Amino acid sequence: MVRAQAAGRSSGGGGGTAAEAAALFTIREAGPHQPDAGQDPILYVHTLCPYAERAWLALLEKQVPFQLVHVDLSNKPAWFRRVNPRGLVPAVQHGGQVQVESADICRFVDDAFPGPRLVPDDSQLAQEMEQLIRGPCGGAVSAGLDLCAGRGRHWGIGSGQSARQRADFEAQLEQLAASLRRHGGPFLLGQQPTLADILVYPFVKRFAVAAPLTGYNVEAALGGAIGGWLAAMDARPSCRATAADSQLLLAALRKHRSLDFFDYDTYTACELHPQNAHLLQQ
Ligand SMILES: N[C@@H](CCC(=O)N[C@@H](CS)C(=O)NCC(=O)O)C(=O)O
Repeated sequence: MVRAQAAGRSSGGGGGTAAEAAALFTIREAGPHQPDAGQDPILYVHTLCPYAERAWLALLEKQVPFQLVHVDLSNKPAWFRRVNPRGLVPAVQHGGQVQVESADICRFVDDAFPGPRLVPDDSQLAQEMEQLIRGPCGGAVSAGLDLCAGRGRHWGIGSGQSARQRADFEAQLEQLAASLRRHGGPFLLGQQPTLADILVYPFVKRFAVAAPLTGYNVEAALGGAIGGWLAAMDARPSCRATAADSQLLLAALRKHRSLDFFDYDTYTACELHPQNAHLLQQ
């Protein structure tokens, strides 16, 4: 079985060190019984899932202590349908409520907890952020998914990607790069990461990892503008605490040609994130 590398412990920008970020949460595998809701917030994830990583990052950026429950999506416990009737991760349980859909969870987390705001206080910046989310952030996710797996999954990884797909993806990245230039980086809207960075990062990271399969080097594209942003995000304690091993992601992509399906039977939370093994609650 492939093992993930231990994540570094050095500090990045914001939110303390990676160790401090990792100390904010405990991990456990979903068992036969639903976790006690009194111990919320509880975030249900699969630790390879990019949508789940969005919610995980939002909680870490807010510096909220929480429980992380890794759900084996190939063998979901019956109670998980009570948490999310659609059976999807992520889901977050807090204060008697359950929130689903990764983007909605991030907004819920931002409103429900004190801590650094993920939506800028400045109304103009907040508006720009919403435009980024609706525009190139969403656009980069869907164009990148097309590039990795092909529209409607008709293409296989490494075969049939058209120049058009690469151009579509690059056009979205160019808009993100323009925002970086406009605000002077290192994040999409300047010095602090916002919801826009959090929503798009888990995907762009995976598209970068997929370079051996897609032939598109995200890090080198556009004069390294996106690579610089990825490096700034990678250095954040939140991103260091959630980072899945690149080789595992690549292996999953090779096998399933998809970013929202994984070899669920094979991976457990701690194989993916052994740096957090000591946090696993039995
Ligand atoms: N639109 C959802 C997508 C979530 C999603 O597709 N999650 C996948 C894992 S990456 C899942 O739970 N799949 C389980 C299944 O399809 O049964 C969101 O943004 O939260």
